[in-house]
Amino acid sequence: MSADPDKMDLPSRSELFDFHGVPMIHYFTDNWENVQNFQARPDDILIATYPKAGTTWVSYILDLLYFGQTAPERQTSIPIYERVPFLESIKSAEETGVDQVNNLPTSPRLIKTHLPIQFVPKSFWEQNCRIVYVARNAKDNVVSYFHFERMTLTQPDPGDWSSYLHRFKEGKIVFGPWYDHVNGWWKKKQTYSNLHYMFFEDMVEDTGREIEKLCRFLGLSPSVEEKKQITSGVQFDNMKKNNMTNYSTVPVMDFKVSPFMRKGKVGDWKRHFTVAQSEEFDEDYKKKMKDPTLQFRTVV
Ligand code: PPS
Repeated sequence: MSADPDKMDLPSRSELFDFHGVPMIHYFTDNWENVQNFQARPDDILIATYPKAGTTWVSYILDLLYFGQTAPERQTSIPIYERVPFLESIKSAEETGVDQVNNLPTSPRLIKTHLPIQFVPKSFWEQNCRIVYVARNAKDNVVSYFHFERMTLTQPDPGDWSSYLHRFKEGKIVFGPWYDHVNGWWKKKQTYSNLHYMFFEDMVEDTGREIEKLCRFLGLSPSVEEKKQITSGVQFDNMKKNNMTNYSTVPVMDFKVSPFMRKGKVGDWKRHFTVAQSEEFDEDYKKKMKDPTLQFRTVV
């Protein structure tokens, strides 16, 4: 422990280790048996993403669609990460993500996960739960993840941008390779019809249209007025101002380093990648992303 009183309470950064072939940190593996044995209910809705692909955005949309009218007080009193608990996380020694989900009073329960497809608890499949997967183009995803690791003091130290980019390509970051994640879930969609696969870029392009599609998938028919309200409430600037959606209540995040609601754009990668980095990335990308049916946009 540090003898410097200013540093005494700083959380320590986690070490990555190999967990069944995927780089992970103990925050997401120490409750593994309970995660794997999690009992899903048929009306549970799982929101699955690779980290930084738009989880919070879609979580907030779903929460508003289900509970915006019936329980408006949630919107001003409960942070989004409590309304939509993170299944595999360990919030504290006393409370895990699994406990949080099990204590949810709502129906349906909205549940967040970053697990790659092979780690998803089997009861979600057995119960034929609806799943919303959000994917984001690799270049913006890695930029967002880099800044997130800089500001989240319990994540592994990201190091400098160019070494982080190298590790991303190698898949040596928490939850493993982006490439395997987006492809694994995409493949699952071919055989599991209760999976709605969305793209961050489509949401930026036309949030209202994507909410319409979500509603069709979920069998919801909100009024025109309600849809208008939701579309406006979930715009980046509104979520950034909203203390219940901007993560400002999380002590291990240092917003002086970078805010959680950082840019919310498609194409911010251009301010980070050099031309050489972009070309090398594209070369490597082509080798890893062989399925022509899965296409991402890096500009909109
Ligand atoms: S986490 O930690 O994995 O749950 O993060 P996640 O919510 O998946 O991703 C955070 C990024 O999503 C952006 N975001 C949005 N962009 C546009 N509009 C809205 N409403 C919105 N809400 C969240 C957020 O800003 C992070 O992306 P970057 O590129 O870092 O800004």
